[in-house]
Amino acid sequence: MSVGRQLPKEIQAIFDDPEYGAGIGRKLKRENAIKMFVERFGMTEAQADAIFETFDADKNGVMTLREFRQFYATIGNRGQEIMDMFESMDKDKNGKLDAEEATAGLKALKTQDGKEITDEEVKFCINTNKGADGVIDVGELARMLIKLKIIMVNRK
Ligand SMILES: [Ca+2]
Ligand SMILES: [Ca+2]
Repeated sequence: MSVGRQLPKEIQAIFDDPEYGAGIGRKLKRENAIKMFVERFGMTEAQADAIFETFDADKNGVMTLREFRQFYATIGNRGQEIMDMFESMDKDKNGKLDAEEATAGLKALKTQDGKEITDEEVKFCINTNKGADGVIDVGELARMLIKLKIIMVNRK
């Protein structure tokens, strides 16, 4: 899941679509990045907004190609599915998962090959992915879903 990996051509083309105005600097303004996520990745406006927040790593309101690559490496074309999982786990609807919400949510899922996920796996995964703020955002959930083999990201 290296950030340096090349984007598939068609995904690069989405980012570079003149409609979103990335231009030669290859940066998308917040409003245009959100428009792109809605139109090209099938997200709702609220989902696109949360995704932007998560992947605008330096919080400058601009999505660089590097940040977009990180988005694609983490979420790929499973954005909608991951957002739906996130929303169903976020019981108090505050846009973050605390450890309890994440534990309950992950325990209800199975791996791709139908295995149950153990308490230890869930606990370890939450502890290693929750980050400094102690809660889980959409990007962190996506990483956990991949690590626990609940979803496989198709990058083709
Ligand atoms: Ca940024
Ligand atoms: Ca919550």
